[in-house]
Amino acid sequence: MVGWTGKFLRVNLSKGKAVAEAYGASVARDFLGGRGFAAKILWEELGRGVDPLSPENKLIFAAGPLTGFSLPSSGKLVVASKSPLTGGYGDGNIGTIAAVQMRKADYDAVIIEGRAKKPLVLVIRDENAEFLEAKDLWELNSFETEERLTSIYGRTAGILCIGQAGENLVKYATIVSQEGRAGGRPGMGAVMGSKVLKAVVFIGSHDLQAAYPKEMQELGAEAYREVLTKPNYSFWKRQGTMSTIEWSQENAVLPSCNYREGVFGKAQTIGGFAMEKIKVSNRGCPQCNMTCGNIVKDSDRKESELDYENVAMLGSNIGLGDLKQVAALNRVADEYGLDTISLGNVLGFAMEASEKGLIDQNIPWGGFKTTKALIKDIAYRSGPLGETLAEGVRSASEAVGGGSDRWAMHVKGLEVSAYDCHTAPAMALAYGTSSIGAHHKDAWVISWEVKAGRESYNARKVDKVIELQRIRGGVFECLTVCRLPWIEVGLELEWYSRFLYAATGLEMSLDNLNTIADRVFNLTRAFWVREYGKKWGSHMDVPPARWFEDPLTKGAFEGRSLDRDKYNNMLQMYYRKRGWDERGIPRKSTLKKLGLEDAASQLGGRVKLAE
Ligand code: PTT
Ligand code: SF4
Repeated sequence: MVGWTGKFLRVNLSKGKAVAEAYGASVARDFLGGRGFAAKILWEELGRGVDPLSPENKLIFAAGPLTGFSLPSSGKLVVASKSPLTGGYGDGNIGTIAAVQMRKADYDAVIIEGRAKKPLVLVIRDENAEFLEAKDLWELNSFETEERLTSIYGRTAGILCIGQAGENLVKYATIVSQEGRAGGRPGMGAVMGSKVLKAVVFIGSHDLQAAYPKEMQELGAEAYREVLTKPNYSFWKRQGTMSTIEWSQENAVLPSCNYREGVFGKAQTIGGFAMEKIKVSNRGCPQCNMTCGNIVKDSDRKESELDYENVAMLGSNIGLGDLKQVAALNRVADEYGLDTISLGNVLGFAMEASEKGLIDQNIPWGGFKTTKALIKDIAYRSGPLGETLAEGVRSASEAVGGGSDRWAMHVKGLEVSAYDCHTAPAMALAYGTSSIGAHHKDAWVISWEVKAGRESYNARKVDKVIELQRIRGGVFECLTVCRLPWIEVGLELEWYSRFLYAATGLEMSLDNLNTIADRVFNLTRAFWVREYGKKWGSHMDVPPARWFEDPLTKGAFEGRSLDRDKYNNMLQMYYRKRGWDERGIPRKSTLKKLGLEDAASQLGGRVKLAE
């Protein structure tokens, strides 16, 4: 096996033991890496019903066969686990030197099991693993933690850590790296906190082996040059994902005041051009020559990294139109290690609940000081409201009552990303069927949908969602490289098959890669169904009621909302094309065709499987 290291490291924190394990070539060929490895390991090794915050849950760091090679934007790592927020499969993708160093330490994945007795830092240096007491680091924020560890291990060490939110088991705590790169939206930081693991440091000394080293080097260099020639490159470097604020406003999909509206009166003051005025530098992931992290000075005079999602969720969605203040909220979210998408969602929910008199506290829309204080309460689980909101919006709506489940903006417990779907049925379907809950990563279909026509519910839209789920959620998550060179500056997909060939010697067409993507997608779905059993049904794939029942009151699409019957028809069409039954459960024949016989037999014991 070349290109892959062929090894996983299994770390048991309860026993203080780490053992390297070889895995077979067929695993590499059938699952590729990243999300593919994570889904396979979690499927095979977790029993149904494991408490996500117990020692029995496992935290996986997984790279792919391209991760770490000298080619565009290859410094990415999948962090995965059973999610404490959703109870289903959960993962995220974080840009970090840890991805590169883990591969250089000679591992494609690390499986963390058990629970440490005392706060711990795990240091993985090639074949050695050290379990070091982290008493002095516990209760530090993510920036402070990283700074301390960098002063010991140097700037080239790969560090993953949690802030106070992870320690306090906030259900949407993330894992943080490189001063604000954050990954694992569905609570991977809380899982790390439950293992009393403050940080992991990777230091590797091996060179990555490619099947065709010379070709790999030349191809990588050529691809880096190609990125620089793309017409959108210089604008991308100026604004990164931030130009999406203006785009979303123009197209009335910018979430505003807990997704009541798709336009925001102060969009211009938080958009890409406003950001450029206060930008001080660019930051990014390793191996990238189109770095997109916009660093600005916030209202607390600290540095904060702005991306579209952060600004939409902590800006327009909570009615805040001062970009420096938005940046300050984003900075504290990074410090505590809270996912900004879920956080902005939960805050918007609390503001609406306050407005409607469902909670006692006064939390005004756009109130900077109140919001900042509330974020601290959430990170520390202080007071009844902090405690309630730390559980995520699904649970908060159950606690608050008063019909708030209608405007608790989540799918399967994961809070919706920053695209309003009152007039975007395909994007609603993408949220509905994503493998981790309402995240845009698997199928960001909205830019295509806006051009293709907002009003229609049809087979073309279903096909497009599936196509994107295969490429984005499958190919990129399994190769484990950043998808932005492809989606944002236009590095053609063919490059990735060529990279894979040079790295591994395997010739894989896009069709082959799509089959792997389908295998992994069906396995994550099987994971969900195994957990939810008879409670599973097509209602699990339906977006929040607000988009069907509360029409927009502003903007070009005033009066519009989603049509429930048409959405459900489109969902059934999606199931048929996926080879699933009317409940959204894979058919036995679909699982078998993808080589998932074990999933077929395990699921068969849980729910009746259609042939
Ligand atoms: C991702 C999600 C996103 S998606 C954003 S902004 W985006 C938010 N960023 C957060 C943040 O920052 N701090 C914080 N405390 N919470 C945050 N939550 C949100 O997390 C991210 C980039 C971006 S920026 C995107 S689109 C792309 N995502 C990729 C992906 O998912 N896969 C892949 N193969 N390539 C990708 N490239 C891009 O990476 P999650 P990152 Mg991310 C400050 O983590 O869980 O996947 O959620 O990790 O290193 O910050 O890169 O407009
Ligand atoms: Fe990271 Fe942005 Fe580069 Fe992707 S394009 S690797 S998210 S810096």
